[in-house]
Order: sequence, then structure tokens, then C-alpha cells
Amino acid sequence: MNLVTPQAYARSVAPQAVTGLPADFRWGVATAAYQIEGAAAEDGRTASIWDTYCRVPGAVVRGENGDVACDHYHRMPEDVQLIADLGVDTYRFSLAWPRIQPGGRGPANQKGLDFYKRLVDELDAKGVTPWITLYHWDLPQELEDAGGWPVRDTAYRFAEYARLAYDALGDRVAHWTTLNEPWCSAMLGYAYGVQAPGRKNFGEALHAVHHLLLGHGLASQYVRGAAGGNPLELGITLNLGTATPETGSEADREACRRADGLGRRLYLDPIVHGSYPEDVLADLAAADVELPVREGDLEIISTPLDVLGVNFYRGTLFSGVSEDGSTVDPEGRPVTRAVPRDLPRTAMDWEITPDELTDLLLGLEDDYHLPTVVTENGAAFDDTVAEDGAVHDEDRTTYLADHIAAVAAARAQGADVRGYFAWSLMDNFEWSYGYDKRFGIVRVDYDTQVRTLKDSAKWYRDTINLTRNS
Ligand code: IFM
Repeated sequence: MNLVTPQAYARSVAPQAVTGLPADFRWGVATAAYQIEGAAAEDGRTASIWDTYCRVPGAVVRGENGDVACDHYHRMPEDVQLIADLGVDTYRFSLAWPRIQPGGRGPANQKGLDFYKRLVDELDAKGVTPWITLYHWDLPQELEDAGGWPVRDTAYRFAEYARLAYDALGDRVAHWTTLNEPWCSAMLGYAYGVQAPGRKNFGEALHAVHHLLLGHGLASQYVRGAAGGNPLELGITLNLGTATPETGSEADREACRRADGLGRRLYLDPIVHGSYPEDVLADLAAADVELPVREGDLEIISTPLDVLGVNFYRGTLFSGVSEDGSTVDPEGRPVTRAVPRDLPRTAMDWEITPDELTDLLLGLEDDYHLPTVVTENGAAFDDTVAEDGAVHDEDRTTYLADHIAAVAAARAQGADVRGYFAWSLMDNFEWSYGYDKRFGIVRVDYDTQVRTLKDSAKWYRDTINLTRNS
């Protein structure tokens, strides 16, 4: 197959190319604690499942880890200045649970809280709105040792940690996201074993799904109650894609139903409608898996939300038939096969499908009627540094421009999309890929920790400026 290379994909895009977004559209950049902070053993922080997983031989490219990462813990004021210089309204970051509540139990660690208080102070001083994610994958190792997300108690531990965080920062921060991408925590971490904690058990992964959602609901209940009259925008962020059938055949349509069921509806139906999708429960029952739902759980999980965070990277074409023509796999399970398309790809080998972001946002509007913010979108490309130190990442600029245009198109057709956050502010620790994949609009030289605005960052800054003043 002749797959289009990033070089062929890139084109020169002017900031004026983005039209149709209102002056009050929310613009942001996003990061996550373990990916940027470093200072892994400082000021009382204890190990998370990622600190442990990174030490498993072969788990992470080149055996890398987040011990130092972008050293953001020590360079935070300089990084906030960088964010302010980009002209964004909002900075989305996550709190490190093992920094705030070492070991996942007991009282708050004041030094951990103080770091985030200083961060919020810096953001306030620069006029940038903080948007907190409570959990971006760094479960305290002690809680994993006690069973991790497949165990019900972890949901209650998460709610307790949310209480500590909200009590410390809730009077100054209005935007709270409970979980980032629970599908990844559950499926990549517990079913496929390619992310921390690296288990491979489908049944346990599905128990993790329910307990993540329960933790989300319990934390949401607390935050809603504690907010009182304080301004609050509460949400959850999901990684979502679209599932397109390769043909109109029953098998391909069924494959899409299954993929959409396990990837999107399994999370959004209980959160928004208060029930798990019947067809997914039936598929799970056929695989001998039952969700550990107890009376009252679904009421907790469906605690009202103000906003849905959407992380979009790609859509997928699905077939219900394997390459050898079978509709079942060797274990007798129905085939759900991603079919590669002749499309441009990023350095992650992910297809670039901006039109499917429009489709996704319109589908969410139809099915769930929630205001949305694209809380992550961006791309890794193999950047090169020019002789003068600049990074001419036309491919990334093209990617951002096409996806922002896709958001504008969705809005024009009725989707209530209120913001867009670029992933990521700066190059960082890309989980199992280590430092190999660079998603930043700002380059990080990991030897010197020097930050350099890539051309995409300058384009983003100018685009925001133009949109705001249009
Ligand atoms: O880097 C990750 C992020 O932590 C979660 N969403 C996807 C990004 C790119 O893989």
C-alpha cells in the first residue's frame, strides 16, 4: 500500500486560514504531570504505577522514564511564561496523585499541594485560566499493589484524593476534569498490557472500567457539593474516535457497532444516560464478562456534567472479516479489524483524519447533547532542527489547521464545541514510546532543557490572536 508520508502531507498554512470560530472560543494547551514534571522522588512524592512500569525491562523504548522529563517541577514559572506568550486562555494540566497523597491514602502532602498552588498563582498572575485534570494515569503504586482499578476500593480512594485536591484548590480553580481517557487506563493498562500497570486480562480491564467510572461519579458528587456558590465547570475527558465500516456488509457494520460500543458508548451511556448499553453488555456476557455494578452505582456515575472533554487523534475504518476471510478469530470471537487506509500518517503511524473529528463531534451532539471542548489534539512528527535552531514543522501546523477547521465545521453544523487545546504544550515523555515521539508545539532539548517555539507554536499563537480580534 502506498501510504502518504508526512512530508507529502505538509503544506504552508497561514493563520488566516482558520475561520468561523467566535472571539470567545476557548484556546488552550495541555500537558500531564508524569509526562513533564520530573522530580519523581522530591518533596514527598512516592511511586506511581508508571514509575514502576518504566523499570520493567522492554516496557518503554530505551528503558526511559519520567524521573526528570521536562523538569517542569523546577522550571514551572518559565513554562508558565511560555504559555502566556502563546496567548492561550487556558492551561490544562494534571495533578500527580502520588505527590498530593503519597501512597494513595491518608492526609495530603502539603509540599505537593504547594507546588500546584504556586502553579495556579503563576497562571493567575499571567491571566491564564487553570484547567485541572485529577487523574492522568499515575495511580499510586500502593493502590495497584492492593488490586488497582479492577478493585472497587480504588474508586473510593480516588474520591478521597479528589476531596483533598478540591479542598485545597477549589476556591481558585473552576475547571475540573475527573479522569483523562479511562479507556486507556483500563484497556491499555489491564487488557493489552502495553501501558502501566501492564496486566493482560480482559475481565479485569472491564472491572477497571466500572470502577474508574464509579470513581469519576464519586469525585464529581463531592466536587459539585463542595463547590457551593463557586464557579464550576466539571467534566471528564475521553479519548474518542469514529468507527467507519469498510463496506455496507452486516459483518462490517457489526464490527463498527462493537468498536463504538467498547470505545465510546460504554463510557458515555452510563455517564449521561445512567445505564450501560445493552448490546455491549450482551457482547461482554458472550465473553463471560460481567460488570461489577452494585445498586446505586449508576446514579453516582451519572452525576450531571457541565462539559465533555474530547481527545481526538484519529478515526478508524473497520472490517468484521479477518484477512483470511473469517468472521471469527481462532478463539471463536467475532472479528473487529482496523483496516489501514491510504492516508497521511503521523510519526505514531496514526492516520490523519480531520473530517472524522467533525463527524465525531456531530455524533456526540446527536447522542449526548453536552457542550464539548477538544481537550487534546495534536501530532508527533519526526522534527528536525534547522541550523539556526528553528523547527519548521509544517506537517504539525497543517495537522493543527485541518483539525481546528474540522472543529469550526462541526460548530457550523450545530455541535456545541466551546474550545480547543493543543496536545501538547511541549515535547514530553510519551509513555511507552519514551522521549522518542515529540508531540510538542514547543521543542524541548532534553540535554539542556532549553525550550524553543516550533513554527507550529508561532502559527497557533497568531491564529488565536487573529480569531480573538476577528
Ligand atoms: O500523550 C498522550 C496523552 O497523555 C493522552 N492522550 C494521548 C496523548 C498522545 O498519545
